[in-house]
Amino acid sequence: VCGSKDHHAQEDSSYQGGESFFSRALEAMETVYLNRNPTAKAILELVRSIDDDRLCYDHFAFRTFGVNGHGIDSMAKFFTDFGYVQREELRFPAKKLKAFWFSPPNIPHSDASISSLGPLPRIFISELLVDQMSTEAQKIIRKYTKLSGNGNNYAALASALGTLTWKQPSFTEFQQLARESEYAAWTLVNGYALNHVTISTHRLKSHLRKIGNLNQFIEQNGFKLNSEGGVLKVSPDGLLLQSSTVADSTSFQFSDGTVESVPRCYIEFAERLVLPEFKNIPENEVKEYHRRDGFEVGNADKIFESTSKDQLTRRVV
Ligand code: OOG
Ligand code: NI
Repeated sequence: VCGSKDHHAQEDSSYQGGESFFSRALEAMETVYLNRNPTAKAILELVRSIDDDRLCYDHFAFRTFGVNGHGIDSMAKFFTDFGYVQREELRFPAKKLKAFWFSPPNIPHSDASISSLGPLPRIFISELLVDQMSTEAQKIIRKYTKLSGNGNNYAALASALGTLTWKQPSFTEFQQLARESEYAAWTLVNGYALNHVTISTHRLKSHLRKIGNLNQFIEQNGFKLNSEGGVLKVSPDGLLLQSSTVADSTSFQFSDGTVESVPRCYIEFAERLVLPEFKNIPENEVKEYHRRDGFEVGNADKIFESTSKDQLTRRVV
């Protein structure tokens, strides 16, 4: 069975009783994501064909517009209501973004496998610092967030349903945003959709548990990896290793009738190495909490590029 969270016997009361509802909601988000993103679906199947054991997700990620209650908090509420804890903030000044990550509740051992998802993933939620955008971009973003009414109160529901909380924008508005921020344009057409799931490579059983092997395997099977700053992103402490595919794109019907392809979602891989203080623990006794936790601004900055035009149009030689 996929790694269990057995280090705290303590039960989280806000999660108690609602765990099955909560897990079903995450699964619905995952289903929307898999149906829209053939690359993610194919890669999960490919990894499962080698590693027959159940695969674990390291984290799920979402994007938001940081304006009038539509930012990080709108999506975070669902997770904190079910026992997630807000952790460190990450800042990306050049991209005009900030993010928070959230750690899952400590659930009783017996419930660790309640969901088909395995242990609950970490959550990474970012927001565009809308106030820092040009007047034109702000106008578009404020128009659509306003059109959504109280949609921001139902971010998780929108994600599980796979629908936008605002009406379709025009192609001109999409292009205008894309010139200034590809993140903004992505969020305008994808809304609260699950942006990516991340496979926890160190919890795999085969040779693919080493992220270098997994990257090679993915590329050999004809998939393109995000090459921004190099395929493998390594944290300064050397303990958090990440890589990701380049996002799929599918056609989108804009309000003016134009049908154009827009970037959708990608899949990520993360290997968390054992912390120096636990380096003498035998390998088969190593638990998730013995490993490097959290996120890394330098890695994340490059992973954001998985939905960028540069990466989507890049030729692989
Ligand atoms: C998130 C990029 C950052 C990570 O694991 O550091 C990230 C995004 O593309 O929205 O996923
Ligand atoms: Ni990620």
